[in-house]
Amino acid sequence: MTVTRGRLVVFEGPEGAGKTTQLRLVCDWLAAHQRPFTGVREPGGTALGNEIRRMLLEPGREMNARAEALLFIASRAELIAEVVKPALARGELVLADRFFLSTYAYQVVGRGLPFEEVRAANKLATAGLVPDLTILLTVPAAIRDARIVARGGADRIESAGDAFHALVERAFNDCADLAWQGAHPECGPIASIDAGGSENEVLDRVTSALTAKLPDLFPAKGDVAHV
Ligand code: T5A
Repeated sequence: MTVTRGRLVVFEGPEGAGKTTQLRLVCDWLAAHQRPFTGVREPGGTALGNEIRRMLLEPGREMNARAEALLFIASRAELIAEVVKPALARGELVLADRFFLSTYAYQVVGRGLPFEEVRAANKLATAGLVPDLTILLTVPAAIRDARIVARGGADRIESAGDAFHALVERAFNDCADLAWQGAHPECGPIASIDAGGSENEVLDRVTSALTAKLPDLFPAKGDVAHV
């Protein structure tokens, strides 16, 4: 008997791009259409991961960049072993709010850590698991800043300063390039989406990308019910 492995779809981008909002809207649609899925977020999603999340995001906590990277990766290791791999083994679709691309953008490019060493640590954590698709939400910093101000509150990483966040933004922009993706097979295929406009305008672009890349899971308008 052939067992079909589930699929891992990741939502990525800088703070305020709208990842959590879009992921929630896609989950709402899946739930309304009785399609099994598991939604997770990083860091967190397990008892250990939630403790690590608190440490990582607590404003004012001092932390070495290497310790920071390893904590994000430790949270990922726990999430994958406890939640993601079992869900994929059940054949489910797993939707993740951030994954290794964030570690690349924030810790490798933003903090300046050596890529090969971080990639090796991530491989240990993920046992080589690669996303089937990453939805990368991009929107100009001014729009993201306005959304973050409207949302309120700033965690330790959000408070890291303009120079750090400019590096992170550039790293995410570089990922949209096919040559970059070819050189980073651990990240899997990436669909870059313009996240400007209303939630529903962005959702239309997100669902078009999901339909184009994963048509068996997200049928086109007119086939079955569309998002
Ligand atoms: N991190 C994470 C690392 O440094 N390394 C890693 O390896 C990993 C995994 C996590 C932090 O950890 C860092 C990155 C992060 O700094 P988090 O709180 O889990 O922190 O995640 P954030 O990305 O910071 O969450 P944000 O809320 O800032 O960003 P989202 O999820 O992109 O944005 P969202 O959807 O919550 O929307 C933000 C606000 O904008 C509004 C929403 O209602 C909300 O108020 N909004 C819109 N407004 C107008 N038009 C739209 N289209 C909108 N979409 C959303």
